[in-house]
Amino acid sequence: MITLLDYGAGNVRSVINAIQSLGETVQLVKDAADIENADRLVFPGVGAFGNMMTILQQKGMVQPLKAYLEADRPFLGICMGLQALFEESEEAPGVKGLGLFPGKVKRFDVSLSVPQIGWNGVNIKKASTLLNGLKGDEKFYFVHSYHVVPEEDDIILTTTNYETEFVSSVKRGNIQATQFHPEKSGSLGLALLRNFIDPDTAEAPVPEISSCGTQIAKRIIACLDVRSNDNGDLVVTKGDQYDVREDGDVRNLGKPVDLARRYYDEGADEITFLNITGFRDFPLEDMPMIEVLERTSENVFVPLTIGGGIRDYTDKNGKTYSALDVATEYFRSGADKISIGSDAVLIAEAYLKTGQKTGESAIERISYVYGNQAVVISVDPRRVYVDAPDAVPHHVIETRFPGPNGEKYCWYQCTIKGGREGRELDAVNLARACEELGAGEILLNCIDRDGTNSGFDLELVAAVRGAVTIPVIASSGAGSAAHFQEVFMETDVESALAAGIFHRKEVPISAVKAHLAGKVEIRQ
Ligand code: 1PR
Repeated sequence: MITLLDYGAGNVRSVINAIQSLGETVQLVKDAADIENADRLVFPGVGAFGNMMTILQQKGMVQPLKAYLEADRPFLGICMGLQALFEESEEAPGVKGLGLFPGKVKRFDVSLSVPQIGWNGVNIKKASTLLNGLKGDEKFYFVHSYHVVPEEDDIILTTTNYETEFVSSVKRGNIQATQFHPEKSGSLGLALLRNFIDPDTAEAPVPEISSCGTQIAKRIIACLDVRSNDNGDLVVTKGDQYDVREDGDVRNLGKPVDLARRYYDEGADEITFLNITGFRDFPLEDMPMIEVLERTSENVFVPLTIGGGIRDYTDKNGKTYSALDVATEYFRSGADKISIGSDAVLIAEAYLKTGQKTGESAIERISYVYGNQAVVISVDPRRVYVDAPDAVPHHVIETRFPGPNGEKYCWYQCTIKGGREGRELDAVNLARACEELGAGEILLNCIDRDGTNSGFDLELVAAVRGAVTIPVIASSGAGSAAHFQEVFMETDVESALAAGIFHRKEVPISAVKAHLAGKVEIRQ
């Protein structure tokens, strides 16, 4: 029996599912007594440091947790569950951590994108049963803006390089904690969890201490556009420039849960679901997406993002739901990140008009509770050609692909409602505004390229990537493995997403990775 501390902010379902997949039962902590009675305690913190410590205080969990840790009883902290063990964090000045280990939590001070989102390796600093079975060159999934800086070197189990070398796991006695997410690190992460649950069955020890330096991998993401077809069945569909109908019918490329499982088996680094009719069907009434997430997260152990319909909503009985309510339901059902499309454009427009943050927008509220890394902005831009760089009050670029009348310039117009409505805002300014409001990642689609197999719009990707410091996902247009190489080598984008070529089995994920091996850092 594993006892799991869920303080209510983030995706603990994945941790529960991962532990259960190893044949263990999980008991959730309801009160202090459950901590006192635990045999093995897992603390999978997600979200923001200040919010986490406030909730732990409110629930009366701080003292029992401290007592459990001071008695050196079996403990595994994950992500914020690692950071909580230290004295304080730059993320929440004045808020005390559990203080088991002397030291602080600091924000990354690097030229790379922050948060660090993706698969990175570990330099093993000392032998431990937790790491048994590792060869030393594997990658785990990280998602964080802050990292721990212990005062005592002897607790450091592993370090990781993200421009700087930071501590990625610690261990003292029976207390161990990782910055990375074993529950999101595929079979490798499950093996690590098994080592914690049942150390006696752990595989052969780590052969040697490694410290060759690690590198974050470029991520390959599979995207599933989901909606109901005319018979009411939930299907994965795929558009050509966002038109998902062929001969009048919604294209049906498979079942969401089955396809997600297939992509996990084929080595996808992440899976994204977009509920593409979310702008008209409110997701909490359109429950199948919740079920899709719940079922997928049962046996898919890589990060899951879900988008579509994340906004405030009033139903026909006058009951109101906030975007935070919708996001919370998604996180509870197994999502690691949520993605906001249409509403982000409206939020950015309002913000750019006044220059004032209200603290009330979906981006601000969700990132406050769940952390910036959990909030993705899905952008649906369309190219608009102009004759001169100052022809419109938008971010205009000079293009290598002139327009129909020889125009040498263009801007990327944001759209809402699945491309149906163009707005007076460009993709570069949208991305910047959303970053300022607290978004952690940009999913950059391109209506002109969607479904065309003609390659990513490198000019768009470079323009947005250059305008923000958060990671960007290039999307739309992938037609071959070479297109992934091109986008990674010609822009600084952190990840690339495709749909059609994966659904139609034209280019499997394994072929993309085989092509990139040796040219671009990837997770094998
Ligand atoms: O506006 O917050 O409700 O979110 C709706 C979400 O649904 C948005 O993220 C929006 O991008 C998405 N969406 C809406 N309509 C469509 C459509 O296709 N008619 N899909 C749609 C967007 C783009 C990508 C696609 C890539 C790669 N799909 O998801 O997967 O373009 O495709 P490819 O590799 O085949 O070229 P809200």
